[in-house]
Amino acid sequence: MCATRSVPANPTGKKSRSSPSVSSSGSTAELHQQAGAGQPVLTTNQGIPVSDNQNSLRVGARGPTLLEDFVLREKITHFDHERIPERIVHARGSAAHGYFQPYKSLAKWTRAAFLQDPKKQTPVFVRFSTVAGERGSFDLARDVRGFAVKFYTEEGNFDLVGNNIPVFFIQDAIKFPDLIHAVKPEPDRGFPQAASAHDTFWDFVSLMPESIHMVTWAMSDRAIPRSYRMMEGFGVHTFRLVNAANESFFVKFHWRPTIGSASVVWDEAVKINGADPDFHRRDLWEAIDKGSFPEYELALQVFDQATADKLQFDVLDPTKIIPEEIIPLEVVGKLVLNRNPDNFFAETEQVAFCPANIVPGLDFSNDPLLQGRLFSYLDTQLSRLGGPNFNQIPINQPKCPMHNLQRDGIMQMGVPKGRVAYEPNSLDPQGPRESAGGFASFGAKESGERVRLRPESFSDHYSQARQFFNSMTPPEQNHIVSAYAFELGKVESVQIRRRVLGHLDNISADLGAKVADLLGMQGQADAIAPRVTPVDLPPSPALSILAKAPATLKGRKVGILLGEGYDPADLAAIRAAIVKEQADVATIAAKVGGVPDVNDEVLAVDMALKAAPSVLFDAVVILAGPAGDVVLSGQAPAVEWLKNAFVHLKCIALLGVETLVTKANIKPDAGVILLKKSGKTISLKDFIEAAKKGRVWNREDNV
Ligand code: HDE
Repeated sequence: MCATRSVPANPTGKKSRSSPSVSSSGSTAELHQQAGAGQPVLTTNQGIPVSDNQNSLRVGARGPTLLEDFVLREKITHFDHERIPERIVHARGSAAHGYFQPYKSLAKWTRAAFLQDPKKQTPVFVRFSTVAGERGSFDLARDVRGFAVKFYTEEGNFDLVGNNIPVFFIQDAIKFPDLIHAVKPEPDRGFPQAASAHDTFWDFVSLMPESIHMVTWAMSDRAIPRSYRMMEGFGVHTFRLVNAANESFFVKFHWRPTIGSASVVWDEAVKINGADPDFHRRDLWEAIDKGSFPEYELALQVFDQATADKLQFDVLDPTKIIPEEIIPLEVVGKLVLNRNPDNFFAETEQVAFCPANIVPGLDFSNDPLLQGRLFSYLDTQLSRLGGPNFNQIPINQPKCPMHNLQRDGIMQMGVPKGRVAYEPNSLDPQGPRESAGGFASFGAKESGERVRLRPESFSDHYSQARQFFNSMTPPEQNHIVSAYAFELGKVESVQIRRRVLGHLDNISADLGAKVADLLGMQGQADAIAPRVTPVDLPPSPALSILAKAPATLKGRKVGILLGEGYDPADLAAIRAAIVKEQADVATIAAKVGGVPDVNDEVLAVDMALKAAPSVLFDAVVILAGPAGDVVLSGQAPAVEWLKNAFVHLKCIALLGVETLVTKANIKPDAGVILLKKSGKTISLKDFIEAAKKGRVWNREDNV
């Protein structure tokens, strides 16, 4: 049998060398230039040029492979070790580079150098994540989202490692492993993935009344965001700011997306997870790629000890908010994400956030959850990133000078010079020394017995959950009811369901009754005696996403389905109107190659109908001629496309598609716009106005 060498297509057109042909005069430099114009020679990790990257070394073409083949062994060995352990929580994430810029000097509150000058931009790396799912899980799980920001300040890295929900499930770090074990796939069966809808989660939270406030947020639309670009972020804990005069203030951190917050509806979330499991990752990547940079404003709630003492809830309790109506938010700066990572693994996967990374002018509070976090992150990173030198990985390195006397350790990349690796020393007068301006902890006075005790001031578990529920608009309340019913509907144990219903009754009789009704469990709630009788707090409209949603199409995506005989002039006009609103357009047709337009011309579209269900868009348009209308109405994916857009409460603009509308059973309402043409002009005002309002919420009762 004749031996053939498989050589890949060479884009340079030059014939690949089949064996190294080092000329007698051949220097390494020459060798490294032989691959082709502008192409470097492929080498091993030792820099040895590789002559054949297609075939391993064998004795004869069909003979045994030789152990001697170091090219094969090195390549496979490296591959075998390509994965590092995923994060125990927040394993699935997406990240971007950008900058933070304050609007004004915050010197009155903090001496943090990056917050002094409105002209100063501080580089940041931001990672968004889901919490429960594994690294390869889908984006639209019902879950809390991580919102972690690494500020590379000139005084070192400050990590604001927050979430998109301002409270947390537990009050003490010692409960975190229990919480996470309860929500993760059950240990015997290994399911469900990325889902809280199972017995162990609800068992745990039903026995931990402190969690019910956060659980109610997690059942709200906040847990199924439309995009990482359209969600708020929160530092959750109370932190401290310390100014140059060593005065300390408490602070809560908030991030506000400038294009407003938005969520999907649950049925969409379920369908998006099938249609595009990377929906959020893709959305963030594409937005930045197109130059539509995500932006968030930083807002602070700053208050002193006297104010903290007067508040109804303990500011050290991470299961509580301070309503904006009580301490207003002061907007102090802007975060802009303007660059995608160059390499997902090197940056997004290897980045290590840590709440203990803090700079002079900032400090911690005694929140017992925060205190536990100060330990956990570095500890987990030691094993996840393989040792104590992970701060040398480029994404984790500070961008300011860094000098100390720490040495050695696995994966030490630096080559520290000199004989001195200790301090004080007299042998290296140029070596690093401590400085008076360095980080100094605020000298808060502490005293007391050593106890394992939860403060009484942490024990009202229901009042703020009630306030949250009562602050929602009717559609948002309905979604919370449905989410509770869905999740509890998946819980097998009746006693767990009864316990949760008992908590819901304590939040709101209305919420408890509606969920019980949907479960067919009226009158079966356990009676749960609250430790502190809940009170009716005034509603906080700021807690509702819908109540403060801006009328905008900015950053949204409109899908335009084209049927045979559509008029390209209409398409151009609609596209222009949408683009003017700073939204994106995707054209769709049964075939990605396109459909004939009214002039019988066929232009390729962006997506094929089967690959572009309407769940991927914020608003939809259908354009077709009479023949196209008939064809589309005979195609199940097209009927489904329109039907789903309607059921998901989207704004729909239609031109020339009467048969399809009848087939999809669409009832006209304020969000169904029948586009009108007079001559060549098409009126788009109504559509744009309706689409800017977002979803047609009053359609929900009818679908
Ligand atoms: Fe985390 N958390 N957490 N967490 N957390 C981690 O650190 C932990 C908590 C948050 O994109 C881990 O490097 C404990 C609250 C985000 O890389 C780990 C407690 C908030 C991220 C860890 C909490 C967060 C993490 C896993 C209770 C919002 C992802 C991998 C005391 C304020 C950061 C890692 C990224 C990641 C521990 C509670 C946010 C295990 C012990 C509250 C956004 O160290």
